[in-house]
Amino acid sequence: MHRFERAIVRRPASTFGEGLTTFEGPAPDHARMLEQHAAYVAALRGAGLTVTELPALEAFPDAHFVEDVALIVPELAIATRPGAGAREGEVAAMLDTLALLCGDRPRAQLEAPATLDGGDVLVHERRVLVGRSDRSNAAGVAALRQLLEPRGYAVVEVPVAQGLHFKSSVTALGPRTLVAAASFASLPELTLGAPEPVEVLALPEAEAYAANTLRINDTVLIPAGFPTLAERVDRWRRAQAEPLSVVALEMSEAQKMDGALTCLSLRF
Ligand code: CIR
Repeated sequence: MHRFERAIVRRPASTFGEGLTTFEGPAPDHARMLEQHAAYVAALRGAGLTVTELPALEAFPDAHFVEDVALIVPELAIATRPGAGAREGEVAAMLDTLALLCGDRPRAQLEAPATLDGGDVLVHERRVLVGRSDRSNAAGVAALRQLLEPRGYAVVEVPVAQGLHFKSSVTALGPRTLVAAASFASLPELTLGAPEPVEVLALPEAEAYAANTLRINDTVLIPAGFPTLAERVDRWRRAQAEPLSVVALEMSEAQKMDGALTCLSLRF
């Protein structure tokens, strides 16, 4: 599994509750969001990453979901073009940081008519699974294919019929294991072209949110409060050759804004 060294995060703005969401329920709480974000950043550091924390952007309530505006792989750093017009301006605020932190990687920037949110992109070894969602269009997938295939990645397009992003419903625990919400678990694209067998751990629909897990080096971050996920991940962890830690994080406030663990950072 690729080892990460750094992460970029952004402090949630006081306006974060004005961001885009489909969630219906209690209003998000800024103080609690800051606490949960701080615990998340501590977990990234605990997993061995050097974390760069960017200041809040009050004019962009979704800007702390930094994963959507860039994709960084060892060979390239790509600034995306988010599919929601309200989020397009977040990209400009990330460009200097990418230039500063991405070393001598070449950099690319997606252009219209392409739209692509990083939340739709799951890099799994040398396969890149890309969700075609309401946010990421065919031109976005094509642009990503054009950038990544010459660099030795196989880009696989996956339909996103449910949820905001592909990674809202499917993430990787390891090179041979994905975790997926039930409605995604049997999609043939999840294992298409994988050089070795990939097992897909399916979560019941009631735990669909918990399919967004985050593996960082020898640590797996999972959202707290999802017993089926916790039990499956624990069983998987005990079957691994190397010792792994599992850290459960409270994610209630990000969840109210349709966000999850991966959305809150860029890892590279
Ligand atoms: C949005 O709708 O764009 C934000 N409220 C949530 C973005 C979550 N990002 C992600 O899943 N990668």
